[in-house]
Amino acid sequence: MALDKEIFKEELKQRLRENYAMELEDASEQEIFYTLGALVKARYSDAWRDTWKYYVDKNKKQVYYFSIEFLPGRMLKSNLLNLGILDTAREALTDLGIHLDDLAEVEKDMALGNGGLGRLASCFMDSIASGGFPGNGNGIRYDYGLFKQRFVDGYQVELPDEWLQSGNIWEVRRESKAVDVRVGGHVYLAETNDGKLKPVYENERVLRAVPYDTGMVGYENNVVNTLRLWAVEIPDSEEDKYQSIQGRRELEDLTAVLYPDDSNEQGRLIRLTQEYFFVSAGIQSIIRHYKKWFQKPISKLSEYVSIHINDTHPALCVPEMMRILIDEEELSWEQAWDITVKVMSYTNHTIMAEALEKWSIDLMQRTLPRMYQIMEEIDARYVQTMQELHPHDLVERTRIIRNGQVHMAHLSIIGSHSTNGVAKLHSDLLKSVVLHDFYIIYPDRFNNKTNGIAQRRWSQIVNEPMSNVLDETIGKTWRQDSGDLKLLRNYQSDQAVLEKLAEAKKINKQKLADYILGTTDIEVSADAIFDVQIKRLHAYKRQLLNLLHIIKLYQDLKENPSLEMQKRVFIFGAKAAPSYHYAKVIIKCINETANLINNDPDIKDRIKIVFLPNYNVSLAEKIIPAADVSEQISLASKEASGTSNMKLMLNGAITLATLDGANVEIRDAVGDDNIYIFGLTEKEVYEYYENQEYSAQRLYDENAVIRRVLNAFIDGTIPNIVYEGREIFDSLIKYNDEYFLLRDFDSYVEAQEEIDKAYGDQTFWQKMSLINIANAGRFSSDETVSRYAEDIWKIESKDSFVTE
Ligand code: 26Y
Repeated sequence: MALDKEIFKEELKQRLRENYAMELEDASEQEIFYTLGALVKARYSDAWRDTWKYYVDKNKKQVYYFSIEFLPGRMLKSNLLNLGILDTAREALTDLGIHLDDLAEVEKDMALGNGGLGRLASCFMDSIASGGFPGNGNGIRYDYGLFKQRFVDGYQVELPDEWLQSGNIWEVRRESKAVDVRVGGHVYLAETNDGKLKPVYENERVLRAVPYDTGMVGYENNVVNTLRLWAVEIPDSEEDKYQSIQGRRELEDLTAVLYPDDSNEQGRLIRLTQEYFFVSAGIQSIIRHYKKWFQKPISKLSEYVSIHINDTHPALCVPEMMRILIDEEELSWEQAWDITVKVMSYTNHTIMAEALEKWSIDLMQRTLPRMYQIMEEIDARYVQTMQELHPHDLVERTRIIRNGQVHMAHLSIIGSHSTNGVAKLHSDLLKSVVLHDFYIIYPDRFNNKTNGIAQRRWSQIVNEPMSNVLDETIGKTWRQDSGDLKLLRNYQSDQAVLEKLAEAKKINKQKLADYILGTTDIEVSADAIFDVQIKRLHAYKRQLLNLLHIIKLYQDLKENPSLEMQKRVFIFGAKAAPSYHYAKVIIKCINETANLINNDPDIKDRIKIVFLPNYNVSLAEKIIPAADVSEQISLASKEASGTSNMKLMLNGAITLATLDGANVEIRDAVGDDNIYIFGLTEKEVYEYYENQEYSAQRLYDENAVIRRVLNAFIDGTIPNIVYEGREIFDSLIKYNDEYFLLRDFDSYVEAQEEIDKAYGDQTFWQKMSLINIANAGRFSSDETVSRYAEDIWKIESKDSFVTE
């Protein structure tokens, strides 16, 4: 339904009067934002109900994407875009003297995730709806999202993210759909009158799970799916049990905060309870919905329901489904297991050992006694079946419960029919190394699904100047189907197009430069190379390697002020887990180096370092369109995929990368001439592990450049890092440089020098940039979810349908 501009304006004014008893002239941006949000929500509410009804009426198989993190960021513009009313709404607001972009800034980021995994889940939600697939998200409604990051004296300080303070315009509380979740206490099996064994619960706590639903609006197709997030409450029946304020607090805190650890498993009780809470609530509501609306026997569940386990955090889906099918639906173990394995599928997002979830038997038994009983049984049956087919040690290594711990990845693989990695290289490593034992047992379960990004958000919404150039050059079909970006390839030698793209980039850079000045007081020139590394701070991602190179440049310039070199602004965005000491030390060192270099009159604006605080989705939206260089420099084999690499490429940045994660596929897409590859390959990294020959000390002794750079950390060159500098130095020399920074240093420097040269030839650079944009289409999450839908979930797209 097209939007009539005049009607829209009247409606906005009318709603403002109704809700705030105010005229537009007197309303604040905040009030206008909330009014506009309500108006947008009202526009898709019919389609939301119709979509739901269509799935039910047609008995459509649906996928439920279980993820402990979702990271949608702001939703106003993407909802307007997907409803096909972004331009008209913008014009209407302009008529009223209001800038849509200013209004959009009012919206708090929905930051219910740490990084890549959570953002991927949200890109998938967009693409599932846009592809017309019956699919829903299931997660937790945290009262506080990921902490807000500030820098004080160069140190990271964490502040609470009170995103719900002024209310959340997009969600709908559905109290009538609440379910109870039981935790703690004791469970034993007792015989019922008809001779069956049934679990009896004693002294358990009952938690009330209340769902908050958010519409996931598809792109111009009248499909609106549901993201269901659960919040904890105290059930009426339990009121008298929770008379102490302390007791209430403890319970209400369950969904208060998102754990801010990215890939660093800590095994804490509340986290385990969180995991069970949203898993149990989600599965109960799926079964209830199935029974009420589908009216099919429970034995047919796998024909109508698919459940996706996003990393191991929702792995309890397996025993919880078993519990419901056996304890409540009274199926036999064999029947229940058959259904469960058919319903479940699992994605692995990491090969880092410290991210693989394990829980002690003791904690599991105390917290979730019935879950533990079921997992014990799954484990016992697994061993019994497999020991007839495989060697004893293989079965022992792969079982779920071993050495006093419950292994959630093992549970996820054994309890599902599909295990996938998130980039070709990553999926290959799962098969050959990390999960090799399981690959021997279940070769058919393993597959690859290379990640993708919500291309419309990461181009149309964040980069209007570039989008306009694309429209003028290749028409508008790319807006719907990003595969059509390849039409741009025909213009790689068209000087006029190259220049227009360069102008668009310049506009974005100037805008970011203004933002940088506003937030950090650092003045940067839009003529400089904007060299960007944005991602969580983690040793394996090697932000420190980036810093080593910057220090080298600084030392070169001090020694030889007439050195020829392009001006560069090094831009960082990264949060460190609050308990990740080493990552915080790196932040401090980057900030102190920035202070030193940015204020050195010898350097002027030849190098600038900008560490923008509080990296999140909406900050990414400001940085990415302005980037010239995309730093993807993790140690080969460590980054499962990466997704900022895809977003930066789409916006015309040139990738500087190791052959890690999806970088390999980016290289395949653009060709060796349009990307800068350096460093050890994954094979070479594994060779080092095997022959244990690596000596960082030797590199330090033999390489004068490395020595000079590292000495800067301990000889006072960089001020205010007496302890931190020593720690960095020791991590590299005394503890032998776990992530081979020094081994990759020379080839990184060389690649950086090539980039410097290439940027000097603007036409050459612009052509590379165009080729990157033109080949980014294949990294669309539309494509990725289609592959999941076809190969794993077995769900069908509902062709675009019109409700009127
Ligand atoms: C167990 C717990 C502490 C934990 C919490 C968060 C474990 C892992 C994570 C998050 C992992 C994550 O974000 N992984 C990233 O997933 C992206 C999407 O697949 C990948 O692109 C990226 O390479 C990977 O690091």
